[in-house]
Amino acid sequence: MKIILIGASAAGKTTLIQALRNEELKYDKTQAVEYIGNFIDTPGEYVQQRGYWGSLTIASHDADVIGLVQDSSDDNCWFSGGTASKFSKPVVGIITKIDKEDSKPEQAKGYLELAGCTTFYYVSSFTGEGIDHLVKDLHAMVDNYNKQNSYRLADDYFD
Ligand SMILES: Nc1nc2c(ncn2[C@@H]2O[C@H](COP(=O)(O)OP(=O)(O)O)[C@@H](O)[C@H]2O)c(=O)[nH]1
Ligand SMILES: [Mg+2]
Repeated sequence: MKIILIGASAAGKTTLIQALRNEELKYDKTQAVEYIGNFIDTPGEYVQQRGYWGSLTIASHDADVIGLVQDSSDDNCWFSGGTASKFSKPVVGIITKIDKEDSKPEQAKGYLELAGCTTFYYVSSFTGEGIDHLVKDLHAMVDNYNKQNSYRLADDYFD
């Protein structure tokens, strides 16, 4: 099972993947679509430059869950209204950097609601707040996914 993270540049996607994987946090500019374990990391420019949306759509075909990532300290939002409906998969909203003094989580949630998200996670990769909760839900999604797809492994699948 894979989750793809999509969001503007510096929204905190790459750092979040490091936090979720319990790795040391270090800045690493995402230059292309990158597959990291259960995660697909994407460059923010792919959201901010419309011509690249096709690459996100193609990469999303490899994912089972779409994470739309919004920086809670960013007054701008790069998602169009109803973005979630582009994807035929569950879409969750991830609100990042809630540790920041200028964090406005409710504004970020509002942006993600307009984008079509109905499930929200509030996280700080720096303090770790919300990370365990998101990890727990991701594990539950993996279990659910494995259950739903177990028929693929059944003996009679190829009959
Ligand atoms: N305060 C704070 N800064 C963060 C957090 N997550 C990421 N950042 C910083 O935001 C910047 C962009 O992060 P990055 O993960 O590269 O964003 P990406 O472009 O979405 O992959 C970096 O300087 C990070 O150190 C967070 O939870 N809290
Ligand atoms: Mg990145």
